[in-house]
Amino acid sequence: MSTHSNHFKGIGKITYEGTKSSNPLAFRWYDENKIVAGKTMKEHLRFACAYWHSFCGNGGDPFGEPTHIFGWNDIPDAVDRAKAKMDVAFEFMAKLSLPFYCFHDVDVVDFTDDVADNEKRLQALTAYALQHQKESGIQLLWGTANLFSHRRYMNGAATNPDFQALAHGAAQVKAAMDATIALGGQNYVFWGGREGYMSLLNTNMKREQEHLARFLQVARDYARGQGFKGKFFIEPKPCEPTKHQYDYDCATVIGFLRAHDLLNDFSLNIEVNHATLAGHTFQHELQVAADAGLLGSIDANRGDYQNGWDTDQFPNNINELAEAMLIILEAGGFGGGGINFDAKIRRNSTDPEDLFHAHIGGMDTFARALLVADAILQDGEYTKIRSDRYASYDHGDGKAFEEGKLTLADLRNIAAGKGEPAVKSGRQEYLENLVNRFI
Ligand code: XLS
Ligand code: NI
Ligand code: NI
Repeated sequence: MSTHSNHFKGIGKITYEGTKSSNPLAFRWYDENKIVAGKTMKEHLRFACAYWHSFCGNGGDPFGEPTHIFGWNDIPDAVDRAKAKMDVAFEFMAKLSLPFYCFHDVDVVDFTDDVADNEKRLQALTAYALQHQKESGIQLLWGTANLFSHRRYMNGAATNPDFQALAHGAAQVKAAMDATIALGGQNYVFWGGREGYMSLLNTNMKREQEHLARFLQVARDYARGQGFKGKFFIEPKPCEPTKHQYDYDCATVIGFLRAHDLLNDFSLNIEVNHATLAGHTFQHELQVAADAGLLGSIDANRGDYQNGWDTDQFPNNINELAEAMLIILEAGGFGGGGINFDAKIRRNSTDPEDLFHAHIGGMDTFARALLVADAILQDGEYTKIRSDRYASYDHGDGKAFEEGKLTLADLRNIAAGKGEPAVKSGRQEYLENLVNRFI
């Protein structure tokens, strides 16, 4: 099989060289076999490459033509073109030791308007991907269907007012699930890109959300019927491309899953830049998911503090990621997912090696954040300060309250009998400095 590609000429396997290294094509922090808190870094972080940004995005923006020119795009036959692209993708992932990848159906192979033909194309590429997976050991973290690019989805897919558009969405999900299952994919993602509205004036919100729930139920039932054992993830985002997206944020999605009896099969895939668009920090979204036992996976990227859209830049903020890794470690890690780099290099990053710099930076920052978070937890002062804040609920009246043993009148009597509470500092700055001390 001629799967071997040499697109990234002159770049070999990226290895761990340690913090003394100034080699830009080496890891300084990510040492995949290093044991941290009982697991290797590789097992903790479960890095994945996002097929769409790295091998489909071409640098084009609303103001300008593509700047990333991929040779395979000139191959006339869709399946051959897709195979050539896949060869390069696996060359890249192997050189970076990325253990996982993620894709949408249309990232893998171009689709037409013919449902049966699309299924055939995807099957051909599924067989090809399986060979690549066997040769490289790289695995599929999750698959998904793109239900937002085609014009038939301009009013949504599962929430489209036209049933025929919904049916097309279902056909795509069925084929994408078949591919995911055939490839041993560990999870399946739903990002509701256009599942929302542009104007409430033409929208029956209640009916659309019920359709979305029914759609998710039949999709789950199909995959389970085919023997899929993995998790289904919902990826919240508040808006863009719709004005309002129904999967607004983690709290909204959790309420939706509960209302429609989907909590047993679905959990959350949290994206950094979606959290910030929703007016939250990434850490907030992680904590909401973790507290509900629904922290499944993350889409790693970052926004731009001055821009109000999903800029999908590669992560590089050690403070933010250290705080995020604290929550992830305390939650016991990901529920079946990992860290998918849903991020793209900039339009003017046009050297083949820019894709390496981007991923190396992201992987190193997460690895470093993991070490920092682990050291903070080992040290223990951080968790102690937080639990001490709630000490008044550990015994006596506070404990009785938590156990539901006190009435409102009892609480009144305690207030009147024991007087004003003491003034106690929340010690925010102390804690911020504590985190920095470990960086
Ligand atoms: C877009 C989303 C998308 C999903 C997969 O904003 O992040 O890339 O992760 O459909
Ligand atoms: Ni995403
Ligand atoms: Ni996104």
